[in-house]
Amino acid sequence: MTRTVITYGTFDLFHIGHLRLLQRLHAMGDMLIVAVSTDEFNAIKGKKTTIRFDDRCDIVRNLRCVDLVIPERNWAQKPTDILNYEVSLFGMGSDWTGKFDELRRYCEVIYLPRTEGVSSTQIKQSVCALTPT
Ligand code: C2G
Repeated sequence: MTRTVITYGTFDLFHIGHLRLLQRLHAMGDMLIVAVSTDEFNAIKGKKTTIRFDDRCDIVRNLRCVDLVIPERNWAQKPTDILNYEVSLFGMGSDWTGKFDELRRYCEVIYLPRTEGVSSTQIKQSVCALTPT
């Protein structure tokens, strides 16, 4: 039986922290599904993105370690996605530790250490610092 892994995220200003997470999750199964947050859902999350949804999806879908990209439209879709795609493992970075433990009734849940020293926010701040005022 195919061991399907799923993860969720914004993946704005795609960086090495995102890649390392996706590579590690891909290595834990046969197929990796990535649910990318839509611009509308990011507004609900209170997260302002730089790169629009379609482009964030194109970047993620073209990674060798990603097999399928689906939209993340709300907080509540995870159980349905897990059942629909017969997911064995749900994984997130450690900044989410404990937040999705209720999904253990549907599949394994794992939180992997974040890659330190990089974030979309830091990248934005670095670029702003370079821009002459
Ligand atoms: N991440 C990481 N290391 C970093 C930065 C991010 O491992 N240096 C991980 C996060 O822990 C997350 C994934 O990369 O698992 C995507 O991060 P974001 O794009 O910031 O996603 P987020 O806004 O946290 O959305 O329903 C879940 C949410 O959609 C998650």
